[in-house]
Amino acid sequence: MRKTICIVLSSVFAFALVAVSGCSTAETRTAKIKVPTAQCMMCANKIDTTLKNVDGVKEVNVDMDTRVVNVTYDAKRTDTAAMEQAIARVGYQANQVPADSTAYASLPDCCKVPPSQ
Ligand SMILES: [Cu+2]
Repeated sequence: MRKTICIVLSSVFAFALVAVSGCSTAETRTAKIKVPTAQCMMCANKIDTTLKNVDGVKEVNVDMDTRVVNVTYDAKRTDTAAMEQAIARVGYQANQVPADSTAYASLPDCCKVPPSQ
C-alpha cells in the first residue's frame, strides 16, 4: 500500500514538473511566408535581417528560388502576422499583406518588381 502511494505521488510530481517546465520553455514553430515581390539577394538579406530583429524569431531562411521565407520562431513571443507586418514595413509583400508603399518606393530599382511582370 505504501509503495502504491509512493508511485502515485511520484507520478503526480513528475506531471507537475512537466507542466511547470512547459510554461517556461519556448513553443517552437515554423512558418512559410511568401515574398513574391522579392527580386535579388539584397532583398533576401534585408528580409533576413528584418525578421531576425523580430523578438522571438530564431532562424530565417529565404529561398529565392521559390520566394518563400522559412522561419523558426517562438510562438509565445511572436506570430505570423507580426512577421508579415515586419516584412511589409521594409517594402515587401508578405503573404496577403501588401508592402508599405513608402518603403517600397525607396527600394533600389533592382529590388522592385520589373514592369513586365
Ligand atoms: Cu533586391
